[in-house]
Amino acid sequence: MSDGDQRDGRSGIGTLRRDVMKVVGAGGALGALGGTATANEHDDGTPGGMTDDGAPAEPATSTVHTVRTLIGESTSPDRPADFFYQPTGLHVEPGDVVRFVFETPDHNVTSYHPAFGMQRRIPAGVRPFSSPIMGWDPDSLPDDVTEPPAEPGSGGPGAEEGDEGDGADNGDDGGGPVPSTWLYAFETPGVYDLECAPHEAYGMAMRVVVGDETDAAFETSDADQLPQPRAGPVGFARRVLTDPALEPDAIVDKGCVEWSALEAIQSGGEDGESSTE
Ligand SMILES: [Cu+2]
Repeated sequence: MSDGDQRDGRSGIGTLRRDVMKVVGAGGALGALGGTATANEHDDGTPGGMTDDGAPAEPATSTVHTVRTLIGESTSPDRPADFFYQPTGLHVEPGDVVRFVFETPDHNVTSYHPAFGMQRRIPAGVRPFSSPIMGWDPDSLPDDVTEPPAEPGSGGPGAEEGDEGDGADNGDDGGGPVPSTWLYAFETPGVYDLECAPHEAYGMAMRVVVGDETDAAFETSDADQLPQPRAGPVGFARRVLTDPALEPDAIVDKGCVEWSALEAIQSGGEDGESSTE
C-alpha cells in the first residue's frame, strides 16, 4: 500500500494484499428505483500490477462485482412490491469481492447460518456474516424523529414537510436515501445463500456461487424439501432460492442471473408459496 520501495521486482506482487476495501465512493450517478443498468461490473485489476518500465505498482486486486438492492413493481398479488438483489444469482471466483450497493434503503445482507437461527446455507467453515441495515444517510434525520420517512425514493430528494426550521443539521438534499456500500470477500468455494432480513418473506434473497463448487450441502432445487421456517428460507424466499434459474450450475453457466429471469417472477408466485406444511 505504501508506495515504498516495492518496485524492484515482480516478487513484490504476491505480498501486496488485496486492496479493494477502499471502494466506497458509491455516491455518484446511481439512480434510485428501477434503473436497469449493468448488474455486474468488473473493475478488474489485472493480476500482477508491476510493469516492466517501472511504472507505479498496482496492487493485485480481485474482481469486484456489484449487487444492488432494488424495489420494483410487484409481480405477485401476495406482496406489495418486489424487493430484490440485482443480480439475484452471481458466480464469482474465490477471493472476489462483492460490493453491495444499497440503492434503496432499509435492506441488509445476511448469510443463512445457525448463528442467526437459520439453516446453514453457506459452505462449512465459513463464519456467519451480516451487514447492518443500510441505505439511509445517517445524518439525514434529526435525532428527535421517531416516524419513518415517507416513501423511499418516491419523490426524489424532496423534503418531506419538515421541522427543519430550526435545526439546520439536515443533509442539504432533504434526507433521501443515499446509496451506501458494504463489501464482502468470498474466499471459500461453494454455494452461499443470502437474505435481506427485513424482506426475506417478500423474496429478497440471492445466491452466490464461488468457484466451481456447485454441490451444496443443502437443498437448492425443491421448496418442499426445505426445512420448515425458521430453519430455512421463509415466505417467497423459499421460491426464489429453489428457482431453476438459481440452480448453482445454472449460475456458474450464466455468470449472472437477473431477478427477472426467475421462474418465480414469471409465474407471479401464485402457488407453492403458501406456507408449506
Ligand atoms: Cu430488503
